[in-house]
Amino acid sequence: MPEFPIAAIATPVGVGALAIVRMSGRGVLEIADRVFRKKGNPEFSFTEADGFTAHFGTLSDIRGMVDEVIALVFRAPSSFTMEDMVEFTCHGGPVVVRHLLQALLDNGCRLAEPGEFTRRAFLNGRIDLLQAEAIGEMIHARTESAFRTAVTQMQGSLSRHLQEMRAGLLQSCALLELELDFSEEDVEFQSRDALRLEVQRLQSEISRLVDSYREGHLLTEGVATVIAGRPNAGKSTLLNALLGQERAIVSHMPGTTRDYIEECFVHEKTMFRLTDTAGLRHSDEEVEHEGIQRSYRKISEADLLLYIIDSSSGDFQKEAVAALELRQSHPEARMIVVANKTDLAQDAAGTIAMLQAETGCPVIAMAASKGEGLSELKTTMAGMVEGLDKLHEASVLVTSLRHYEALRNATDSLLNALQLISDTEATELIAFELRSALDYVGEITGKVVSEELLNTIFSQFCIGK
Ligand SMILES: Nc1nc2c(ncn2[C@@H]2O[C@H](COP(=O)(O)OP(=O)(O)OP(=O)(O)O)[C@@H](O)[C@H]2O)c(=O)[nH]1
Ligand SMILES: [Mg+2]
Repeated sequence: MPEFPIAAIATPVGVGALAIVRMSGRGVLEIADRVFRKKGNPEFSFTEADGFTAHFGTLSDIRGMVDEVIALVFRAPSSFTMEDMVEFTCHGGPVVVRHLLQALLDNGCRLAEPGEFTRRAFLNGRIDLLQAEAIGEMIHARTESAFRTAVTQMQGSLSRHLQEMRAGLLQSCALLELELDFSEEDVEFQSRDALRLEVQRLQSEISRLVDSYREGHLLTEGVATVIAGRPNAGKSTLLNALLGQERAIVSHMPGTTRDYIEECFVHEKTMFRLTDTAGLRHSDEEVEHEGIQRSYRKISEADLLLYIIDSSSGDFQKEAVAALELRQSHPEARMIVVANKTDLAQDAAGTIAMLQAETGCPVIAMAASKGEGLSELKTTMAGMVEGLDKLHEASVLVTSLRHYEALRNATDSLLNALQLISDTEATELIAFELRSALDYVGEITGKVVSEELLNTIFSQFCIGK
């Protein structure tokens, strides 16, 4: 259905060679006619132009000519939004672009809201919700692998996968609902054994997708990497060394860092979201105490922990125990032990061997303030998430928290259904659980469920016969 015309600048603000202003919706062809004159053909009208044609001419506002532009015409439904669209390519000055946009607004367009073109593409059925989200992820991708994953998703690989699962679920749901309709006649449209097999198959498929999130979200969100350790161990020095800039304050006073500091850095094809935290110790001082609580919160959200130890302190026996405790209390996270300040240590090699034996983690010897051991640490960090950049090629992945949560809810419903399946009195409850699972999966692609369910029933059976 054609919508009220909207317009927006499609390119970044600032000076550039070219810029694009686009509009979409009912009446945009007439609006374009009011502001545009084609060179050498004053009779030209967009309403008669074919889709996918380009026209060179002048664009004017009430005060006169704004710029020479190229107008691209898209006719519904063959456009991004499936509505009539016109895109103007003009010279890329911020004032030119503003005048051009104003001319469109003066002639009947409304300024588009953020993401409104894509939202229309979704509402008009051009793409599903998942693909709309993938477009956003592709634009914001900071690494090659995040970009590749988004492109795969935009092309609909996860959508197709979910579609197939939905079809399976719909089929089982439809049969159970029929059974309920005919409950007085005591018929079974699908044997409980066949139903169990089907639900088990879907459950394990969805579980696999749920599991893929553990690695998948690292691709798009980056690896949450938390630098933790005792005060003065050299955490902020390490952050600065990894970033290659003096981002955090470094001082010989223990307890310098209070609030945590977050910065991203990309090594090879992986993005790491680095967090420098307040040093871990007992503190009665209010601000430091709050900082340490925040450190623990960050540690609990980490994918990768860099536990840093001052190997010159002589206290490293205790530190090995602390590192091990941290590792055991966060089994989900990978961990690297950094033995820092080796330039001051008595017996660096002995310390490292001991830390390795006690913690079972890779140990990197470093002098962070001198940059020694930095490249080895980076290589080890990359090794901890090895294969990540190839992940998108391997299979269908879940990379967003929204999809992950919906799928986890779906598996819960399917597990409930499996428990009920052998109970012949529980048809209604099983149907309820399957429908919940269907809704959760449908939430991801943005489908409406109940009407679809009805269509499936009627298309497969002649009820009146
Ligand atoms: N000799 C030597 N000194 C270092 C090294 N790394 C850090 N330092 C020094 O150790 C002191 C503490 O460093 P920071 O980076 O501030 O330590 P931190 O762990 O962030 O400390 P808090 O924020 O207080 O928890 C500073 O004086 C650094 O210059 C190193 O590898 N060798
Ligand atoms: Mg610090």
